[in-house]
Amino acid sequence: MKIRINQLGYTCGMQKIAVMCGELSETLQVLDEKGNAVMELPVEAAPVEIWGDQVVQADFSALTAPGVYTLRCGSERSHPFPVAQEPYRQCLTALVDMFYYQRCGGEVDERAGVFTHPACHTGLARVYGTQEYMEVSGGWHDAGDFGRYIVPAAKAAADLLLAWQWNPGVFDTPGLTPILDEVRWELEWMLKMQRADGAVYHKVSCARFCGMIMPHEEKEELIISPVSTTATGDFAACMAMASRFYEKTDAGFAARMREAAKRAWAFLCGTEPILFRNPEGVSTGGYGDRSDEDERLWAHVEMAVTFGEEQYRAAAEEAIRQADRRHAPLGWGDMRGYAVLSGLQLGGEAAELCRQWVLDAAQELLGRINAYGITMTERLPWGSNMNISNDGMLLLQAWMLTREERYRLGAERQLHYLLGVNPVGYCYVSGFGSRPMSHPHHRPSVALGVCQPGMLSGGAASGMMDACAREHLQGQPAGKCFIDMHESYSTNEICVYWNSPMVALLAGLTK
Ligand code: 9MR
Ligand code: 9MR
Ligand code: ZN
Repeated sequence: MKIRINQLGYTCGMQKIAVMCGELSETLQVLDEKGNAVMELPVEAAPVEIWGDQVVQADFSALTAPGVYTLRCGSERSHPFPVAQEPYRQCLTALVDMFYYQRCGGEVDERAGVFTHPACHTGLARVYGTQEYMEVSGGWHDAGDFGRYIVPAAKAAADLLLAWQWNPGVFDTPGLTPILDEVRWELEWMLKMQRADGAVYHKVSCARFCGMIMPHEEKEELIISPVSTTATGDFAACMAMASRFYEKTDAGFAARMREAAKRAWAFLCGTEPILFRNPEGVSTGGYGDRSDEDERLWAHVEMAVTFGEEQYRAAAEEAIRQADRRHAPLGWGDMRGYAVLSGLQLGGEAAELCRQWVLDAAQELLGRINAYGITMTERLPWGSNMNISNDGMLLLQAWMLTREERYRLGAERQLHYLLGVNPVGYCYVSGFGSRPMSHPHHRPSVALGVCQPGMLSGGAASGMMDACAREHLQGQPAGKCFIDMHESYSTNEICVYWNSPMVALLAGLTK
């Protein structure tokens, strides 16, 4: 199958571009379910070299009638795919359900099918280096491991809140956990991770990663790692932001978050950077960072938007002016993008700077789009599918600001890549498409021998950062550095903060 399409299909009006290589001819045929050619289109002539292949793109946007089709060109064929009104609805539901399956500290009931399990990680956790114990149950397991880390938690929560902000209606699906309830599960846990002086502990996990077992089977001691200013800044920002979303439905909860945000912000402003490194004896996810400037920036902006008070506004305006405004990343390491998106609500000169910032960053992304529709070619980082979803979010925001089609088309291409228009020919979401990723580095899936649906794989990573990747992928071009084996945690793990930007992207595109 060397004709790559979105395996979940397309809406009737969407632009449709297949990326093809192999033994092709000059015309592309669209076959209906019976195999009859219903359309014939010329194929763009000049091939482009990318990731070891000569590829051509074929635009078959003229196909708008609902149905199930296959593309044929020379001796190559695509997977069958639908053209429909709402081809992504079930996928979005599954991507959101994933957060429920990742819940820690509460029973995960029969809604999770075979992934049902009793409450896990309910014991008290010990503060590193002390004999002090704290109750910090709750939240979501980060990924294929069972750690709970503040920095990526803030990203995941912020993405889901943005998804709801962009398209609340899409989450009204019957049977779906209301998304604000799901996010609250995480926020309530985050609140427990704050120290009396306002600082926020970086993470809670066992000392080491456990084997491939179910979460309730991990019984080692839970350790709360030291505070950091990256965690504290993200916490202040996330709490201030989230409080706006719960104000109408639960004023008490919103007030608790506002108070926590104020205390975290005060701590942050009174202290030099405290950058996190795993303390001796702890080897779970580090989420270390070289700088806390972007977390501070995000905190200032959210505080200013939520409270509007002069001290917060002044800090936000100054930080925006000082910031490097060439990119607007939405990663856990660099949170500048979240500051920009919320900064749009500040009004005045600050909002204008943020608007320009979004548009410049989006323009820069469009300039880098390659034949497969994504902005990274030479090197793909660990979790590249997160960067791709993030790019989609930013392009969507640019589209929402301007309604210029090119931004929306750019955002759509990020989605198409994730769902099949990629050089490995996988749908990167488990349980969906003709060839879904099916063997993620995810402890419950490995323990049960069944893959939970609705999880976005980290995807191609060119750094050869685990033994399985080194064994199977050495020498491959960047886009092909992916292997659907659970041993390859650097290419095929799953994460809450990889699902979350995809939820936001799909929600925004479904508008
Ligand atoms: O399972 C762990 C995964 O969640 C992490 O992303 C990854 C990188 O920190 O580490 C995995 O754990 C592996 C450990 O680092 C080395 N020994 C094998 C572990 C599981 O396969
Ligand atoms: O997503 C993280 C990636 O950006 C880093 O390069 C990598 C190595 O530090 O760690 C990833 O995060 C893992 C975390 O450390 C533990 N839980 C699973 C995460 C995804 O692999
Ligand atoms: Zn747990």
